[in-house]
Amino acid sequence: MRKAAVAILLAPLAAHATLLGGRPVDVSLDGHRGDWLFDVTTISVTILFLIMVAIMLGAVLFHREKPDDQRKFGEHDHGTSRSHLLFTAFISLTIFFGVDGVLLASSYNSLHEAFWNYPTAAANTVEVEVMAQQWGWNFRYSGPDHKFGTADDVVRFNELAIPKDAPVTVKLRSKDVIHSFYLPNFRTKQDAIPGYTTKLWFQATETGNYEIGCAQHCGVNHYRMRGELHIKERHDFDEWLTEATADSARRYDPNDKEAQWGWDWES
Ligand SMILES: [Cu+2]
Repeated sequence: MRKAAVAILLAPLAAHATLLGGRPVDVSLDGHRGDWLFDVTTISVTILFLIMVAIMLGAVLFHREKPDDQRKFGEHDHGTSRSHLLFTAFISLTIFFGVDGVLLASSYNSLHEAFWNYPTAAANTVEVEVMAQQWGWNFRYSGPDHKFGTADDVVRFNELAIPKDAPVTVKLRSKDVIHSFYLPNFRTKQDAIPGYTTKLWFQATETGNYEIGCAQHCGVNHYRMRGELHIKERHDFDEWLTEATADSARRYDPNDKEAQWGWDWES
């Protein structure tokens, strides 16, 4: 019985420890902002949980029925006195502003400074159009003419290559249902919606191969909707793009209208 009680008390702590330590590696410029929010939430909730447990244990251990003092056991109030109300308001406001307020302010800050602060069209920015479909990701680069939806576009399926240390701007649409473009190693995601264009941007700080997931349940094969993200040094990326350009040119078929899903890049 005692063991079960201890296990129940410790389970949330174990879960929190896993949350703090078991995340996918962060290879992005701004992913630490999301991690910070998770850490603050996890640590605050853990501290509040421990305080609640201490109060409940105190109530159980120190306010038990005492045979020699029956009256004390029966003492109670409704907590409506002025000092009780002030104390309750103090605790509530402290938690509201100290935890929720900090999370809200820092979320807005991160959105303005990073996630909604799109890079101005710098020379090294990579622009990619993404068409999500059941069940895969179509990627399109503008090709040598820097215009999307033309014959020289570079098109890949489930494979996105980007250079390290350069901003990547992605615009998303969907062919069928709502999908969600998810980059766990960048702590960012964005929905892909039929008939509407959404966008996000990110920047890699490490090279390597990572995963692109779909974070929106989109049908029976949702679990298979998985792309590869290759982060390369700039010269490796340029080499890859040259090969991919030649490859796309070989596969280009002017009569295959289905394959020409690219659209004008509106800024
Ligand atoms: Cu999907």
